[in-house]
Amino acid sequence: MNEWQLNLNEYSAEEIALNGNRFMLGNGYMGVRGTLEEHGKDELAGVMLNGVYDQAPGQWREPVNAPNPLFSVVEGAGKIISHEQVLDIRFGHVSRKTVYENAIVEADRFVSMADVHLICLRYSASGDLPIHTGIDTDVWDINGPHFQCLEQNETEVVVKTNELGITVAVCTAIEWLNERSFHKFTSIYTSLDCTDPITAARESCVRALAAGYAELSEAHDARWNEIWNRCDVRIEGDDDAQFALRYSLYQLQLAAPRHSDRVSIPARALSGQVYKGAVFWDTEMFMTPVFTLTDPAVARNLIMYRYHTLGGAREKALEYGFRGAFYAWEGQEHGNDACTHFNVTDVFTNRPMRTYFRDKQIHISADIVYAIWKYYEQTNDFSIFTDGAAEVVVECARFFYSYAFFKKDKERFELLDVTGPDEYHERVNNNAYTNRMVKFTLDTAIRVLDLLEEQLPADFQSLETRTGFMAELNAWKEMASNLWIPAPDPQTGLIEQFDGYEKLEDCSLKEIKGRVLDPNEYFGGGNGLATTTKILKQADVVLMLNLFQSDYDVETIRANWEYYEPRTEHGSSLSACAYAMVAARIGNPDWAYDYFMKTATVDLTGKSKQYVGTLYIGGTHPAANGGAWLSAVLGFAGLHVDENGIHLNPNLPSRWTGMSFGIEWRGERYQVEINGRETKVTPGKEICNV
Ligand code: IFM
Repeated sequence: MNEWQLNLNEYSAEEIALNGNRFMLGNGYMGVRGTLEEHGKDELAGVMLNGVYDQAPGQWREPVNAPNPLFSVVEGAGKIISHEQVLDIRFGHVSRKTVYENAIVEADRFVSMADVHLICLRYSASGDLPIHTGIDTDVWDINGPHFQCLEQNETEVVVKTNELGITVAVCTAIEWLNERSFHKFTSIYTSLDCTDPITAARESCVRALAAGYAELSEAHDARWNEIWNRCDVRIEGDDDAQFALRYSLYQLQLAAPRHSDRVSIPARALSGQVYKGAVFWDTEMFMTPVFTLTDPAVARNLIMYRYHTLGGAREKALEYGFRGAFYAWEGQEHGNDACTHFNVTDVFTNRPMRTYFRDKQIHISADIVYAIWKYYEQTNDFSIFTDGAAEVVVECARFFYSYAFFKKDKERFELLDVTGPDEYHERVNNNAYTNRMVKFTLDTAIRVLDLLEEQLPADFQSLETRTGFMAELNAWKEMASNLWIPAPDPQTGLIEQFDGYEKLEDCSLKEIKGRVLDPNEYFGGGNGLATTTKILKQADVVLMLNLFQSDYDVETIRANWEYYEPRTEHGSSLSACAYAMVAARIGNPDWAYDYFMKTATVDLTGKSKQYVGTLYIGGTHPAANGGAWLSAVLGFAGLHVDENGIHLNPNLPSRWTGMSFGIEWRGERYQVEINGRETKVTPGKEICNV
């Protein structure tokens, strides 16, 4: 077995949806599900276009699944006798060989990293049964239909989306190698890319045909080589962990927008329409940090997406009676919040359930500021502030000041009626994570404005003209110094997740699971099983401790890890990596290992939650994918990077004999090697010679 390959040796009708996720291809512009060429809407075939959304009347807005240009089938092939499918994560190719009763089909495909509009397919079939290939317009949708066909023939389809009238042109060119095999080149352009997407797609096909499959494949492979040179992590002594981590990085890279700063990475990447193709805090807290340290240009695009959607965040703040920027819990193209007030359906009554993700997870605005500051601190790219990030930071600080409550008797600011990362406990007061992140936001706003005034007074002045922050700066400073941050209990060291958490029923996870009446029932919301107990959905205090490790001693961090760990359901794929990172940091890498493997294998095993209430949430998990890198590099290698430099404090799992990886810090690349007791950091252009 090649160490860079995922192999499937049999065809399983039950695992078609899962394998569609496992064998994904993509390039940030589009994601192509790993279904077979003959598959269609019933098998969830998908060509998802990043940032192209549509809303069918009365339904949720979601990304558009484009007409499928890969559709190819041998008529009368019969039943499948054997099937082999291989995903090469080194170069982003999927190949398959399927023996049918009456034909053998072989194919190879890639979604070009060198030209994001291109999909290339090589297809061949034995025997003499007719081969049909075309563009399938009858696509899988969760809340569709999303388009009307304007033009359609065997090689070209032009559609217009129903809500926004976006034109999507899917053009193909076929090169027959002989009667039984062909190369098919597809180019997809939309009217968001250019004014004449049809001509652009046609011309791109002509160029692809002239270049040929081998040359296009070479260019694509070369781009993957560059990507791996930046992000690869080598693990010695543990092949399973090695593959799982590389596979996670592969999945994350498929969705990374290199071509545009107008799109980001949705919570299910480009694997489908789940979660409305929306962008959550997942991006800033679990993905951007990976790119900031490996490929800062991608991190910059992700941050700029938030600047471009600031208008939506300002509108949302106003909608709730606040000022500043309250970012969408589920962001789409203009920063409009796709999250509804009734995001979960009660499995018992089949009625929509009022949830407060949209209204109360105010930490989203702080998460964005966190990612911005870390980007600046680690890259030294001050232009991010003048290109828009300073305005984002200012507006987020303003939002929190307008949200906060000054409690006179205690002479402190508090944040009341919020929901922290643990969504099972909604509308709580003083969630430790939220309060600490809000303080970080205010401190950052003050720091950024100081730097701007000192370094670029004209930009400082122009930001003041646009936003009028000066009148509020002193108030933000006062709030930053007097904001209540839930403190460790002097006896136990425990930090209460929110006011009153300690008084909740302390039952075990096993007990709560014993109370379940329906396998898909939601643990949160008004009547959820977890709401009256201490059981939390995902890392909350532990995530806060991970981000602000230097504020606490190791004993406090350990006490909280040990307390919250048995009470955490890990009902979200974002949770495991926080527990992994903190366990490694407190000197328990073997506790961390299981959490690392959980996060790193989520898309390999497919063992994640598939339903919340009646809502299907399957797909890939880019936050967990990013979390795998974070667990390995920030956790096991103990990497800490700030304005003073690169610090390492390795704590490898016992089965790892070494690890090495590359990072970029302030425009320079460094290679880190950890072997036994020796840790070496070497400046160098080639990070990992994969
Ligand atoms: O953002 C997360 C949230 O924290 C938990 N539910 C799923 C969302 C998308 O991944």
